[in-house]
Order: sequence, then structure tokens, then C-alpha cells
Amino acid sequence: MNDPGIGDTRTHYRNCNICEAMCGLEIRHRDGAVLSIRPDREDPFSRGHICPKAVALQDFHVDEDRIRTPLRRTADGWQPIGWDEAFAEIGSRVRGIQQQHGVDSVGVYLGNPNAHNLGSALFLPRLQKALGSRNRYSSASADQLPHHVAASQMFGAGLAIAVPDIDRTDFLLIIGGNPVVSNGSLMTAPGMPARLKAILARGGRVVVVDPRRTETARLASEHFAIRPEADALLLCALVRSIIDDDAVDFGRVGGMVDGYERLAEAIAGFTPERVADAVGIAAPDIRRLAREFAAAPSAVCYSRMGASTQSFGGLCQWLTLVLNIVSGNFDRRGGAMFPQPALDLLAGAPRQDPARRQPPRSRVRGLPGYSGEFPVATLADEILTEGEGRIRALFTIAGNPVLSAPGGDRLDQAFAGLDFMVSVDIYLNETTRHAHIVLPAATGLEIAQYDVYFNSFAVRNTAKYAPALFAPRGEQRADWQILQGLIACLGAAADDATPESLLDAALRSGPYAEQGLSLDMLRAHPHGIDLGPLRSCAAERLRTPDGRIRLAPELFVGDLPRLRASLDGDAATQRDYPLRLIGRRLIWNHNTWTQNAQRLLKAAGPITVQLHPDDARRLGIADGQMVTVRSRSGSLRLPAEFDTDIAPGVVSIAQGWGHDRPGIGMRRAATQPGASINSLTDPTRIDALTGNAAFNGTPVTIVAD
Ligand SMILES: Nc1nc2c(c(=O)[nH]1)N[C@H]1C(S)=C(S)[C@@H](COP(=O)(O)OP(=O)(O)OC[C@H]3O[C@@H](n4cnc5c(=O)[nH]c(N)nc54)[C@H](O)[C@@H]3O)O[C@H]1N2
Ligand SMILES: Nc1nc2c(c(=O)[nH]1)N[C@H]1C(S)=C(S)[C@@H](COP(=O)(O)OP(=O)(O)OC[C@H]3O[C@@H](n4cnc5c(=O)[nH]c(N)nc54)[C@H](O)[C@@H]3O)O[C@H]1N2
Ligand code: SF4
Ligand SMILES: [Mo]
Repeated sequence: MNDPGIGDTRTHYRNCNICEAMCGLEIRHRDGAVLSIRPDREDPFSRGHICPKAVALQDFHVDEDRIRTPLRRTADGWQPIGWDEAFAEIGSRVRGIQQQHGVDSVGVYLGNPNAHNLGSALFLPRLQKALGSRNRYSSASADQLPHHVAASQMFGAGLAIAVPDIDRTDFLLIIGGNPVVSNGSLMTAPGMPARLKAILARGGRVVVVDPRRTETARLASEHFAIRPEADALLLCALVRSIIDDDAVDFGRVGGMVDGYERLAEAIAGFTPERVADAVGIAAPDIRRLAREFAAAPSAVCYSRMGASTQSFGGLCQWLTLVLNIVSGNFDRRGGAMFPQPALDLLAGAPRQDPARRQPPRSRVRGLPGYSGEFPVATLADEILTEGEGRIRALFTIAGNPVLSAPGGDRLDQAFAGLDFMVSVDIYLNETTRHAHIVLPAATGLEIAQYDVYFNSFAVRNTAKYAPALFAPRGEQRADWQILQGLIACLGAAADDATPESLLDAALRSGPYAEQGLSLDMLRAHPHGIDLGPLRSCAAERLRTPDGRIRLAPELFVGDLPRLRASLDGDAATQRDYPLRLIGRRLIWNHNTWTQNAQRLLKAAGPITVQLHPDDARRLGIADGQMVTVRSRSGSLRLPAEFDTDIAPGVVSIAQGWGHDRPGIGMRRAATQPGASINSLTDPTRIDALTGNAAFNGTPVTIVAD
């Protein structure tokens, strides 16, 4: 008790909401200032893990560059205005545009932080309803859309995501994920390095398939350097090997699976021997991997960004589930299992047969819609292409597509020409600088926290709520309050619901209601409540009309000819753009928005293009030299970095950077802007099946300065 201020020092517990890992934090604070942010050792899930980004949560709260008041763009720069004035102007402009040009003339783009925000998750559907536009977009189509399409086709609900039972598995096959850096995605599991090491320590295996020998691969039992975008070929060959070995066994879900014959016939041509060259892994190794996977006491294949944001993302996610099912590892301990969250997003999900529904098509390119959204890869087309239904006004809410979407530079131009744009954000950045009105959101420590989404993807069932720790500064408001204001100014009826009232109602009618779970109970347990390990529950989670699993939906089977054609290669592209660009994440930043935190920017270092020294020598490039990377749709100058961990023929640039455009308010980030990989990625490269952006494998060429 030597600390003289100890009487005033308080401790607050909450989950970090930056990435998907849900790490529990212990925050000591006094007089509105943070004294320390440390792991909450009593959190039943994260058990003492955090990463450096959590400590930077305090930086966002005090950041002088945060927007503090609603802003209006004028010829003389940004003018602070009041909330009432902002809402009045938005209401009249948006309603005017919709009256003149139809409801679809106003678009919406939702970014990643919405999924990490209790209020946004609960209130955004209400805003969408009030707007009534079919022109909805989100970062999901630059990310995990193929997972949802696969789940919807096979299980009847896009949010029925099966996650690796990582703490009990004997064999984890990771394809295109780097959880040691990303801390996992569609697999909420705080402390990934420790969980991976525990698999090895209990005698299990971790195998990583990635064109780069990643931080995760270094920790693994074995690494295969696959060619970019060859994962669906590999997965077909793994399933084919298991069939050849007569090792198919549906295990626990044996009585629930339809379509096996159709599957076996559809993938018959993809033998390991046939695909080995294209995949870059020898046929005997593919057969051995399949054998080891099928023979392990329990095993699970987990595939993520590398296997989703690519030309065959849909096939990859389907085949990942197929591999888990045919090897008897679905819905069983140590395999792929469905979480049972306290706020259950599947509650009330209708039983509809997805095979019977024709997806809507986007106006300009005819890309498929999913769950009321169109792919962000076509957002610029919908703004720039004249005609009935063109987007003339846009809301961006917690998104920065100028840096995050494929071909972001074209969106930059498109946004500049909009009749009206509104952004709800915490910064003036590459996207929000184009808005006519910017609305300042509270974030992080300033808002209440409960993970609506990530509990649905978590490897253990837990629940935790935290109220806001600090009051917002200036005129900032919580996102949900801003959304309520927008709904009201559009003329729709806003009720007096709050995130807390909606959360409480969901908990009281949810799967743990009988155990008394409610908001009051969560308030009484600030470290969170443990609801137990994953358990077999497929029969309860499936949402197909007949409650069965569709192993071979025609949507996927029908996409296999496109995969087969990829075996022939494309000589012209190979000649003009001989290298394949892939992305990666850095431990010190989250997407495009955390670079203004003093603790994170200083650690990041320059953004380079990594390439193998053999490629560099051939191209006459020296380590550290400035080079120009060119793709079919753009070019970028940045320093080269030799890296023997990357496969020859492949180059890698970290995502989330490029804060070098004029007019942004992130002053610290602008001192070390880096370059945006999405100046190179091509919006016409998509997974044709789902419409998801195909970032990985973008053909590029490099020339030295
Ligand atoms: N080439 C390439 N591109 C990629 C990726 C890649 O790996 N490679 N990754 C993709 C992935 S996985 C994703 S998820 C997307 C992300 O795409 P986006 O969501 O478009 O990008 P973010 O950087 O997450 O932008 C978040 C925005 O929200 C603001 N913000 C932060 N917190 C809050 C808040 O609490 N409230 C509000 N209102 N605003 C807030 C930030 O200032 C920022 O403007 O990028 C994708 N783009
Ligand atoms: N530190 C940090 N953590 C984050 C984020 C962040 O920006 N920074 N972002 C968060 C978000 S929004 C998400 S969605 C998750 C994503 O988390 P992850 O899915 O783990 O994504 P990445 O770390 O980008 O890893 C993708 C891996 O795929 C590999 N890859 C690229 N192309 C291919 C390919 O064709 N085939 C195969 N097999 N591999 C390929 C890359 O080399 C890379 O190692 O991370 C989250 N966590
Ligand atoms: S791993 Fe993710 S959730 Fe955990 S502290 Fe880091 S940013 Fe926060
Ligand atoms: Mo993401």
C-alpha cells in the first residue's frame, strides 16, 4: 500500500475488441487515465494472453487525431457542426436522392470493426432496413465470404461455422492462415502460439501449407510451400487419396450426410499425381499427408485468408469441410465443431434450401449477391457506371475500402465523384476524407463490450460483458447511438432499445437461459463466465430443411471445371507477369486503422516487398533497393527485401498500409505511410463462385529503379 494514489486506483475488466481473439484485459486506471493494461489472468478463456495491440487501446482514447465533432466538408476545409444539424442535412440529402433516383441510389459499405462492436452488430440491420437499398457492401467480400457460402450450402446457415477444436486435436492442418501473427480468424482462440505448442507437446502434429514459411510454419511439425491459389487442387487430391485408401468414415455424422457418390465422382480426376506439378507438392507427399490426417486419433483442417481471398475461395472452403467430414472429424472432439454461443446468431435462422435460391446479381458485372450484400470488388463499378440504379450517395461505416478493397485506387476516384457521402468513423482517412459529413464514433474503452460474432466462432463457449470504461471525448457518440440518429433522420421509427436491452433479451431466450444467464449475471462476473468446451451438437445446429449435411452442393460441383482448367496454366500471364503477389499481416497493426497509435507505429518498420534472393538475382535487384511492382491494374514503388522463407516465384507485401494521401487526419501514421498492396490488386480478379476478392496470386512483375 505504498502507492499514495492507490485508494483512487480502480480496475476494469473487458475483452480486447481489436482482433478476433477476445483476450481478457485487466485495466488499472485513475482519474480517467490508464495506468496499465495487462492480461486478465482470471479470464476463463484467454488465461493470461494478450498482444501489444491491447496495450495501445489507451492510445486510441487519447489520440489527438480522433474526430471529436461531426464535420462538414466545405470549400475552406472541415467545419465542425452540431449533431442535429448533421442529421438534418443527412436526412434531407439522402431522402432527396432516394426520391429522385430510387432507393438503390444510396449504398452502404460496412467495415471490419462493426463485427467487433456490440452496438453496431445489433443496430446495423435496423439502419439497412430504414434505407431499403439493395446496394449493400462490406469487408466480408474481401475476407471470409467463401466460409459463409460453404456453410450456407452445406449446413443451411452461413453463420453455422465449424471451428477447430484446437485444444483437444491431435492433428491440425493449417492452409493459408498465419495465426501466430493474426491470432486466428473464424477460430477465436486467444494465445494461438501456446495452443499450437500444446498440440506438439501432447504428441500431436501441426502442418502448415503456405507459400511462405510463416511464423506459424516455423513452429509447426511440417511446412509445405504450396503455389498460390493451388489449395483447392490440393484439397481435392487429399480427399481423393482418402477415397483411394478406402479410409472414408463419416464418424459421428454418418447418419446425416448426403451426396457422397456425387462428390466422389466429381473429384475423381484430381489425383495427387495429376495435380502435383500445379500444387508444387510431390504426389507421394500429398498421399502421405492424407494418410496421416485420416489416421490421426483426431484431426482438423483449418483454412483461412490464403485459401479464401483467392480465385478458388469457395471451392477451398467447401473442400476443407469435406475433408473434415470424410475423415470422420466433423462434430467430434478434436475435430471441427460448432460453438454454442450464449447470444445465438442461429436462433430463429429460417430453414431454407439454399440450392433452390437464385442469388441476386449486381447491376454492372452480374456478380452474385449473398445475404443481402454484393461483392466490394464491384463497388467502384456501381458508382462509376451510368444507368438506372447507379450509386450516387454512400454511407461508409467503420470501413476504409480505399486501402482495404481490391483496386482501392479506383474507389478513391469513385468516392470523389459521389453526390453525397457520409462516414461514421474515428479518423479522417483515405476513405472518410471524401465524405461530405463525417460522424465521430466512440470506440474501444469508450463503449460497452460483448462479442456478438466472435463467440460464434470461439473454440470454447464463454460469455463476458463490460460497460464503457471512459466517457467519450468531445461530441463523440457510440456507433449505435449514431445509427439510431441516422434511422430517425431517414424518417423511420427509432425505439428506445439499447445494446444492453437487446443483449439481455437475447441471453434470456438463449441456450443458457435455463442456467440463469442474463446481463445481470454477466455484470456480476466481470472476468467472464465459462460455459464449457465445445461439444458435439451438429444435430441442433444444422439449418437445412431436412436437418442433413449436403456434401456435394451443385454450386460447388459446378465450379470444378474452372478448377480443372487452372491445371493448364496461363502462358501469356506467366510471360508478362511472372511473379505471384500474396499478402501478409504484421503483428503490430490491425488492417488500416491502428497505425496512428504511438505504441504500434514505432514498432512496425518499413513496408517492403519480400522476394526470394534467387528471383532478385535474376531480376538484378539488390536487398533494400527501391523497386516498382506492377500488376495488370496498378503499380507501386517500395523497397525490396530478400527473404529465403518465401517460395521462389512468389512475392509478399503486408496489407493495411499506404497512409500517404493528402487530406488525412492520421498525422502520426502519415510519417511512416508505407504503401498499399491494394494499389496492385485487381478488382476484376474474384472468386467467380462467391464474388470474393482474389487478392492472393495477383500476377505481378518487378523492375529495379
Ligand atoms: N490485399 C489485401 N487486402 C485486404 C486484406 C488482405 O489480407 N490483403 N484483408 C482484408 C480483410 S480480412 C479485412 S477484414 C478488410 C478490412 O477492411 P475495412 O474494414 O474496410 O478496413 P479497416 O482497416 O478495418 O477499416 C476500419 C475503419 O473503421 C474505423 N474504426 C475503427 N474503430 C471504429 C469504431 O469503433 N467505430 C467506427 N465507426 N469506426 C471505427 C477506422 O478508422 C477505419 O476507417 O481488409 C481486407 N483487405
Ligand atoms: N496482427 C494482426 N492480426 C490480425 C489482423 C491484422 O491486420 N494484424 N487482421 C485480422 C483480420 S481482419 C483477419 S481476417 C485475420 C486473418 O488471419 P489469417 O487468416 O491468419 O490471415 P494472414 O495472417 O493474412 O495469413 C494468410 C496466410 O496465407 C498465406 N497465403 C497467401 N496466399 C496463399 C495461397 O494461395 N495459398 C495458401 N495456402 N496460403 C496463402 C500468406 O502467406 C499468409 O501466411 O487476421 C486478424 N488478425
Ligand atoms: S490478440 Fe487480438 S484480442 Fe488479443 S490483445 Fe491482441 S489484438 Fe487484442
Ligand atoms: Mo478480416
